[in-house]
Amino acid sequence: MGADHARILASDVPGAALQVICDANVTRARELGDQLGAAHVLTDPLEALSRADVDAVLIASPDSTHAELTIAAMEAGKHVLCEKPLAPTSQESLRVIEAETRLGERRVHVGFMRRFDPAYGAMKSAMESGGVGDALMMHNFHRNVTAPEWFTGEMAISNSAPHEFDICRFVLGSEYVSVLAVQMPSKNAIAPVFLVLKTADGQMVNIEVNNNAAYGYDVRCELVGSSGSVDLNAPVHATYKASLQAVQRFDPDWRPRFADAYRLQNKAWINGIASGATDPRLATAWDGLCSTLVAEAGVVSLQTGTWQPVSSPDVPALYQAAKSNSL
Ligand code: ISE
Repeated sequence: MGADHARILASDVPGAALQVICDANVTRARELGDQLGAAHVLTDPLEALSRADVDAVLIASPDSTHAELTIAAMEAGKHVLCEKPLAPTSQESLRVIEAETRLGERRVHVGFMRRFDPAYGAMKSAMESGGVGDALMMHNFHRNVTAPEWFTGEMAISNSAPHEFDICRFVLGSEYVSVLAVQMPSKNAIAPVFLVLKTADGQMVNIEVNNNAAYGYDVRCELVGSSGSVDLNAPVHATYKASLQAVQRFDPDWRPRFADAYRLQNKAWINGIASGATDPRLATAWDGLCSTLVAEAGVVSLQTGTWQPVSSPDVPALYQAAKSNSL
């Protein structure tokens, strides 16, 4: 994902100059740096993010390092776009929020790029214009081709489902109050996980996370309102016809499916830094905390088989404006 972000910043975002590629694997970093014309290639993230010739840092390292690197970058005076999740635990997310609050200005955004996907955008507009009546529920499918060996049922909730936690909260404009998570019995390393959530406005959200779906990357969503519904369409560029069949292809993973969303998100991030006017769709550290709080409650629910309350702390002043814009 880091390489994809670097490519977007180098080729698709006119206001950005790719200064540094930083990766623990120096060979990989050098290859990418040469390919994209990065000014420097480094292996030490702390050295990279404290450089004077760097204004902004995009973090796409393993989840467990997100909070520490985000705080270090912020304290070095940089703007940050951190891949989701902001942190695997709410405690670490809160540490980021405390550091940002100490700074007194919003410097951190979280890579919930689905907010920039044109199809989810159409869904949100339909809801806000009243075209489907009152929002009642959202049905979601999140299917990956295959999960890495180290992926667990808990990670389906803390690493995959946060996309749905965030986008449904963004579309509905409501906070979650409770969650139930169930894992299907299976001999496979990671079996599908099924989640049901209730919002403070009484809406229901369900999510199937199936990370070993085998056939393709398939994200679906239907928003059901009191007088209509909206289906999310994945971009379809061609239909292949042969042997008495018409076939459409699935993408192998999320990067081609959400290519537009990543590009638009990264452009909005850089343009916001340059102009000082932040795109209200960009997820804040507070949005990151909210999705981690749901994930934590979801993991407890998976372990206990019971509905779990989702805590929703009061929104600090620093995030009030962002909340009213994005929620
Ligand atoms: C991955 O980190 C993503 O962000 C993908 O969008 C998601 O489909 C996948 O399950 C995650 O592991």
